[in-house]
Amino acid sequence: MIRSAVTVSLVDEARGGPFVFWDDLNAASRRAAELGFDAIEIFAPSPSAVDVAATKSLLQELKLEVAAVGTGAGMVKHGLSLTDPNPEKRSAAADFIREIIDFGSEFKAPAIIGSMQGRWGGEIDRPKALGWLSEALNRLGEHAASCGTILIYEPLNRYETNLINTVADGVSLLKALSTSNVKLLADLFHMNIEEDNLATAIRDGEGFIGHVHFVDSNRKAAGMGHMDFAPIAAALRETGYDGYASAEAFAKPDSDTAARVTIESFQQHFST
Ligand code: LER
Ligand code: MN
Repeated sequence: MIRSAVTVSLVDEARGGPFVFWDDLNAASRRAAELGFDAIEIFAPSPSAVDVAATKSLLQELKLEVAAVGTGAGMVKHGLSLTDPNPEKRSAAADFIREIIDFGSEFKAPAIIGSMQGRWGGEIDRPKALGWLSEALNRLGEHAASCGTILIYEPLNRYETNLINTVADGVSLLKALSTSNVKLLADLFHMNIEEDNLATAIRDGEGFIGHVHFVDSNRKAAGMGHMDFAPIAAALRETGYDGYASAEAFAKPDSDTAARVTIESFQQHFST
């Protein structure tokens, strides 16, 4: 069964980014539960920024899960990436992600590697960067397995990375790993820019997709742009996807409207 989730950002440096709720995890969780979401996705500034015990009891009270946790603060706050030419920065990036994996595993939630993948250029060519990325995915994927979670890797559009932009290239990357504990994030916003056909890309990615960012063509809430969701939802259902459709969308015109429009679209396309 595909379940609904909504993002909450606690990262100042990400302000203006594609997150529905901001700053107040408590208030966001309460509103998400009221609106009928199954889960929240947390974008935290550091692995220790969230009070785990208090959040666990809040989420238990609200009957909410944590769908996933983001690692992007390592990039936006500390400028870290897994493909940095400097080995110390690569190592610090992996450490940051490892600690976010540990944080997520407190909630049985996978960590997402998106912007932390970085990009190739200058003295670093693409094969070199992809080698570092694969090495990190193998190690961190196995670390996630030891924590009882999977690790999520997110292909991004060409303006955000030059490493992997499509689901098909993501599948090739994953197939060559030694670990089978890494799955892809199908972010419909990135896919709308890069894929020839979103539904076909999802069908071709069968078995490799572990998380979905549910968002419209303009990165507003699903239902506020021109994405054709019916074939996308059919492809996800028919390929047996049973993870979250998580709203990673701008808080436009405001958080509450973005959340409400999302849950209505979710019910329209994914409720059986
Ligand atoms: C970034 O564009 C994105 O989609 C996030 O999920 C990853 O940092
Ligand atoms: Mn995303």
